[in-house]
Amino acid sequence: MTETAVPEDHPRYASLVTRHRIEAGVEKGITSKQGLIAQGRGEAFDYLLGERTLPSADAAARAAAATLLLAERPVISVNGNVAALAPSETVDLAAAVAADLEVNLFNHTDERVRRIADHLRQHGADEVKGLAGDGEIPGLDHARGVVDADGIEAADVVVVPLEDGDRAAALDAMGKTEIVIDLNPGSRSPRTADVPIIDNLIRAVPNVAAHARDLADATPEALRGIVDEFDAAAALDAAEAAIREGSFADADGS
Ligand code: PTJ
Repeated sequence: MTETAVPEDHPRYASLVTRHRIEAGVEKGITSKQGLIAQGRGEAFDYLLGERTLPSADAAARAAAATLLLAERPVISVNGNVAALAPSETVDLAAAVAADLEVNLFNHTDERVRRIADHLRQHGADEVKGLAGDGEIPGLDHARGVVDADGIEAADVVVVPLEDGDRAAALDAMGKTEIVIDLNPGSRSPRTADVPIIDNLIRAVPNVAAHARDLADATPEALRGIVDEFDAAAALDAAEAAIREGSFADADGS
């Protein structure tokens, strides 16, 4: 079944469309096969969270937008799953907060970096970093630590949707402010993040962009107030509580 063949009134329409995007990403050589497994893990958590943006995740998205608007050199890291699931939305977020886009892969191959960069350009990106590979994240083996010197290496704020825990910790050790989007509140990456957004990246990326547009005229003081008010530990606790309290019972489990 293609994406367009999924009936829109199917109770699991969004989930099925998402699966097709990941499959298509693998077929196009932009998503790794491990990306399919990551997608399955994400889906399970999304189901447990009720397949909706929790109020705590919305507050995190607003804090992320404020953080990005205050940043001097923000970069959005793009991997094979992000590129397959939300390419236009990711390009749009970069435009809304004047961030660079950098392809940064867990399972790095030059070929996949090129394909993802082309894919983002086809979805409206002007410049995509990640092809130079002339910088590094210290403390990781070479392939996992490759970044651009004028991209992630020089960034003050990095958005890392679906980041691996070791790399999130290594970016933290470099002093980066990290915004992590991940559906698993127990995963190490959101636990390392300054701003963990426990939500599906399909919902979270456009939501951060919408908050950024809403805050476009806010003063730096007002933006700092939003950042200071945000409580990362409370956001993680709220997501865990939603899972424990069984919010998934409200979702249609077909
Ligand atoms: O393209 P690459 O080589 O950079 O590889 C990307 C993946 C995602 C395959 C790689 O980073 C990986 O193996 O990730 P993990 O360790 O499987 O972690 C994936 C995390 O993302 C899990 O905590 C999932 O719950 C979460 N996740 C999966 N899909 C989504 C998600 N979080 C938010 N939105 C999603 N759609």
